[in-house]
Amino acid sequence: MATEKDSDKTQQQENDKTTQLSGNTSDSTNELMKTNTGLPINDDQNSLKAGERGPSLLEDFILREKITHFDHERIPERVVHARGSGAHGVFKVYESMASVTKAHFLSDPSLETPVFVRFSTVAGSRGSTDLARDVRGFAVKFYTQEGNFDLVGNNIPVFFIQDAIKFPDLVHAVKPEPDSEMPQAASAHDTFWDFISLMPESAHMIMWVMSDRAIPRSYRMMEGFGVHTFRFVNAEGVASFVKFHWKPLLGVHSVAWDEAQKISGKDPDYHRRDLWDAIESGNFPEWELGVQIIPEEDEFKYDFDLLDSTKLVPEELVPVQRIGKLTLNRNPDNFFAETEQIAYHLGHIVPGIDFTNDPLLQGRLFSYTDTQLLRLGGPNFQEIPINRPIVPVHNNQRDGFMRQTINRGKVSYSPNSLGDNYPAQAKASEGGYTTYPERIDARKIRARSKSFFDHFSQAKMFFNSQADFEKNHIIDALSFELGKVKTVAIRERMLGILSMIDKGLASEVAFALRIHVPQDPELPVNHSIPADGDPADYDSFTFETAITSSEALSMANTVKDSIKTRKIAFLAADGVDEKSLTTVKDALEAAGAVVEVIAPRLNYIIASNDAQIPVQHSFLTAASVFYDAVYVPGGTNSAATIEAEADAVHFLNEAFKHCKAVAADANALQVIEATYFSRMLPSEFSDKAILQEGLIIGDDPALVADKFILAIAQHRFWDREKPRKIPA
Ligand code: HDE
Repeated sequence: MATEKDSDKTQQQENDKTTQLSGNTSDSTNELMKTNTGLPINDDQNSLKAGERGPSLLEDFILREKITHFDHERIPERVVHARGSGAHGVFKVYESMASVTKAHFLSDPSLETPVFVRFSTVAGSRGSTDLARDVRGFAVKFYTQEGNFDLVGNNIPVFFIQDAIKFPDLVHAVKPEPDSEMPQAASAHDTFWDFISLMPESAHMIMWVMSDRAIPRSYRMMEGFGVHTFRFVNAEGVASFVKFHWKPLLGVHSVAWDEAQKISGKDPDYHRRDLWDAIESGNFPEWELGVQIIPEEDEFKYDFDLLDSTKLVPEELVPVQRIGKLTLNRNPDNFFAETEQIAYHLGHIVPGIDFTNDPLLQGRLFSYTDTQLLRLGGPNFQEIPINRPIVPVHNNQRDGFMRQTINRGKVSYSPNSLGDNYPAQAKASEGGYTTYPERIDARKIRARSKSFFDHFSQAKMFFNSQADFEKNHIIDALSFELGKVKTVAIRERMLGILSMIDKGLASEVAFALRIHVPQDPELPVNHSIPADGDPADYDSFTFETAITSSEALSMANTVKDSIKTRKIAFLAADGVDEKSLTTVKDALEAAGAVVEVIAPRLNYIIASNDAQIPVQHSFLTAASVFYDAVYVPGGTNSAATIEAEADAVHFLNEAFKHCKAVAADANALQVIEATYFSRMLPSEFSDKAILQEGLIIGDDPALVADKFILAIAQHRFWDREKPRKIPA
């Protein structure tokens, strides 16, 4: 018998998901222009007037419809994560994970699950720069056969706070200050550090945010983390704890802080453009999904609490198993319809995955639907194409603003006899979601478990795990941020917190700020206590931890085996030696890099053998901060022009300052000699030498190319940074 719901007419049933996820197909270029009621428009250039030079008429329904729509074209931006970029893709599991989870999309290696991923910064407005020092959102919607599963994570595995009730305070503190609405997309101001200096539970996260993780080279080169501990449940009902990870196949890489600030001015869309261009050119970004699985019985095995989102599970304790691959392979058709309107929610879950009692996670379960109601204007946001599941939806929800579904018949309640009691509830064997029956036997209480009170061990572990250059970057970042803080007492209090993490770190920052590290940090360190709480009970303390340093936490240990999609600048002018240019260009491109020729003027240059070589940018539109490395090909006239071009010399100095690989044909040595860093060339330098540390000069272009490729794969030569500061 045809059920009530089977006869519901929804767009969902009319369009299959492939068409739906490819965007709105109604925008055909061969159609006539029409009003929203379907009336063909004869004149879209002139409003209706009383006479050629007369007043406009209110009667002009075409003008009114157009302008009214325009007036309503903005929706509230996300209160956090407003600035974002998205892409479509697919996910495939490598091998069935059925032993730990009954989630269908994780059990069948032949299944390709469509996904939409949105990356974001947290603090800035929708139009703010991509390169702000900030956490990055990494939100993935899996359109599975069992409904949508959203993994709404970040590029940092821990969070600032332990309990959702502090989230509005955190966000108010980091957002622009309310009187002046400054600064935009930046945490370097008094209110943020005031709050942080009073909230030692943020110490671990602060170490991450002050590290280079907060200024990624690309969304494609970031890790992702589910942050909270979730639960897997298998078909037998056996549960385990799980932490989710995304591991980028291109490795984890960042830019220098000076570079981030310059990119913010020259191309605030840097990450968005990078993602878009990579997908357009077929260089599909890829991540492996990793899981750390912890048996239920190990819940209390560790010296941190699995429910505390300010802690991670060191990979030395529980290794990350890589269980599948995410590939982003299609750009959105329409930014607003897809990237802006996508609505993620931690509560979008499928059988086989469940929550834990992490108090941060629990608060998020409320927040996301609530925010979509405001942002997307009502309860029917799940009917927006990008949010629709690929399976038809049947339930008794009706009406509301912007309802798309045309439900048929009289029955919109359950139980019912008039509709044969459909839509029917699904048995667990039919995929019905059942919550893991965790035993809870407790008093209602506003309290925090003492197992959450160690705020410094993992902050120390993170700092200890960093390479020297990474430690320097953290010190520099803290010195910068606290240097922007105007209230000296906040700086001092923050130094107290830093001294609990690492005395050396605190004294280095104190040196830069020229203030003293407080001998005894102000007590109680933790000011986040209830009105009737005894401060003595709320002091944070440090456990003896099993793991004091972890390899996975340092970006120095990331994969460095490829130059795929790396952007390399060639600085050249008329008279360039074609062989010197094309030998290196061909080798780099064969290894997957993208080469762009930059010259004093656009369009093309003429090589010494009269060959015409295309030019992608002039020095006006290019800057070294957009490239991963730079090469100066040979050719007497070309080298003379480049040497005399101040922008080109600046380009090289800046690339060197940002620790990038720099290469030159020995016949262009005069260009290198015009740079600031030429004084660092060894005295016994001969023009046939191939130098180390990412500076490569030689007269055999093939050999230069080989060494250059190895150097670019290293990403950066950070050790060059401190002893060799470059004024650029
Ligand atoms: Fe979010 N967060 N969040 N968050 N969050 C939002 O939802 C919130 C937290 C994260 O690309 C909002 O749709 C609360 C942790 C991402 O559309 C809002 C708490 C993590 C995105 C919200 C947190 C995240 C959001 C704003 C503390 C990492 C962007 C717009 C309990 C695991 C998703 C929206 C996208 C967005 C609330 C903490 C990640 C207001 C209350 C921890 C990636 O609902």
